[in-house]
Formats: sequence, C-alpha cells, structure tokens
Amino acid sequence: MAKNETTGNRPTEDFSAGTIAWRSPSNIALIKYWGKKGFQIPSNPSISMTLSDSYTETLVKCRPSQNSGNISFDFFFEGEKKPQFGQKISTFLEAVFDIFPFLKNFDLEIHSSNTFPHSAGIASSASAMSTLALCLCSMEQQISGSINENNDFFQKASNIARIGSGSASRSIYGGFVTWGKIDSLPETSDFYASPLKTSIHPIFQNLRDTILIINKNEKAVSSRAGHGLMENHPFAAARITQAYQNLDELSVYLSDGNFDGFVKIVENEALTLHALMMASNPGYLLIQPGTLNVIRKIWDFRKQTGTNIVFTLDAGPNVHLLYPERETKTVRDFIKNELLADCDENKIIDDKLGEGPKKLK
Ligand code: 2P0
Repeated sequence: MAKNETTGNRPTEDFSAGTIAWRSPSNIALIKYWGKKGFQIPSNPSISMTLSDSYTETLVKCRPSQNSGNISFDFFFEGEKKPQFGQKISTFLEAVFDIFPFLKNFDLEIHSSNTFPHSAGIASSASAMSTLALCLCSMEQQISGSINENNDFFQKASNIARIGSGSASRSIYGGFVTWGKIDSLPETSDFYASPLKTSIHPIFQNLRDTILIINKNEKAVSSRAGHGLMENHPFAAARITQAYQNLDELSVYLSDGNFDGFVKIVENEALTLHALMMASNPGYLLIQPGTLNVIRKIWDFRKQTGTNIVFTLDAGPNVHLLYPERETKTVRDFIKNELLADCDENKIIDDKLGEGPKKLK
C-alpha cells in the first residue's frame, strides 16, 4: 500500500468540531532501521522496544474552517509556538492530505508536550509523529461515525505515522515491535509496524532502559540526512544482509531467553549503526568521548560481575542501558558509582518496556 493508496472510511462531514488527544511513547530500536528505498520504505526490517514513561501527548482541537481548501493549523509545543516544529507538522500534514481530505474543512489547534525534556538529546519524532497520526485517525473515525479502535485503526495509524517518521510507525504498539517486510512473518509489512508475535521469554518481559544523557545538544547530522547517506553507501548491501540475519537471531533469543545472545546482537547493531555513519560519504561522528567511556565501563563491568546488562545507541551520543528488572539495584549502583560522571549534568532518564499508546479523555 503506497502513501496515497491507504484505505479508510469515507468521511460523512457530520463531525464539525471537537477535541481529540492521544499519548504515545518513544521507542528504541534493537535491530536498526538505517537507510530507505523510495518514500519512507525501510531498506531492512527493524525491531524495537516501546518505552513506557518517555512519551508525547498531543491534543488536537478542530473547528470548522474559515479558509476552505487549505490545511490550516496552529502548533504549540509545551504551550508555546515553535516555528521549527510547526514546519515539520506542516510537511507531514501536506504529505497525508490526500489520505485525510477532510482536513481542508477544519482549522486545527495542535498542542504537544513531552515527558522528557526536549533538550535531553532524546529523539522525539517517534512519539510526536505517532500521537499526531493517532489523532488524525481518531478524527477520521469520528467523522465516519465509527467508534471502535480495532486492528485496522492501529494499522492505519502506523502507516500514517511512518509517513511522518519511520521509527514512529513502531510506537503505535507496545512491547517488542517489528516494521519492514519479513517473508517468514506474514503479518509484517514495509508500510506499517506490527507487534512481534514471537513469544517473549520472562527475562525480557520486564526489560528496563536507563538512558544516559552524554550530551543533550541537538545532533549535527539529522537522521533524515543519515538515512540519505545510505544511498550508494559502500557497505549498504552487506548491511541489509546483516540486518536480516541479526533479526532472525534476535527473535530466537527473545523467545528462548538467551541473554548473552541478546547482548551479542543488540551491541552489534548499535556499533554497526555508528560505523555506517563513520563510513558514509561524507563521514560523520555522533558518538562522543563519553559514549566510548561508558561502553568500555559496561564491557568491563559485565565481564567482572556477569550482570545481565547491554547497551544500545540511537542516532546520537546517548547510551541506552537495557537490563532485566531483577538487576535494577546492581545496575543503579553501577551507574551511580561509575557512569554518572560521563553524563551531561549527571542526567539520566529511567524507563522500561511499555504498553503502547493511550487515548486520552
Ligand atoms: C531506528 N533511527 O530504527 C533508527 C536507528 C535512529 C537510529 O529511525 O527519516 O526519525 O523520519 O524516517 O525514524 C531515526 O530516524 O527517520 C531512526 P525518518 P527517523 O530507530
């Protein structure tokens, strides 16, 4: 299903005004999406874990439009107009206008806020774009008079979220989520994410994620530009093969509870992501000295203590530390004693595997 082939209910135009709000979490990829083919289609499938406490809430107020025919909206982030975010929303609404033609009949006032500080260096496009996609789908649903949030609703929301930001497609579901066609898994698609159907071993069911903020500044190269640099990348073909292999292996480890196997794949994916950035043309670095210090300390600590702990990285310098809930005390002490010194203003964010978006009353 391409962007403009998305199916949906035919709006009846009866809905004339109202307020819709959703909360949607961020996610961290274990198997990374890095590189696209065509419009927002991933070069390889990915797997992520949805977070719990790092989320965006978006509220959309709809009023009958005074200026029929165009998209009309005001965007407020944490109570203030933010032109650079407004521009991203504008691009997104333009991209989905043919899917939601009723948008021309409304003036929208969009209010968004995050539980995590915007300047914490945490990618917010996944949570932000997924809340907005859910709000648009709810709006369509109210217009069409249907009230159920069924599987089709979330599948469509995931497809719409993907148009805003690829990683946002995965935030529509809780737990472990996959996006990108995998031939052996019929429920998967390049156009929307789906919950990973593999049974998940108890050791991974209460996985925690403590995010170590190594640097809270905006990164020098955007993910969009990074994806672009995968075109004609000398290692692109090998990367795609590796991602499929890693995904197969990770699915087995998630199911049989092999934490050492999980560590091998998750760290390989994180390091590969940043190696691909370094080997791009032009090459660039998002990891920083603090990132490397922390990685070395995690390796030493794991070797010395045998603690089940693994790191992963997003497209930035911050380190996500994943560990089963039962290791919480040990890991907290380790962070306090050894890792906090490498964090920007001693900043960490504690999070865990989450259940996915929630409609707000
Ligand atoms: C991921 N990242 O799988 C990978 C790994 C960052 C590192 O997807 O261009 O914001 O909006 O589709 O989703 C970040 O890129 O990119 C990303 P667009 P997105 O989470």
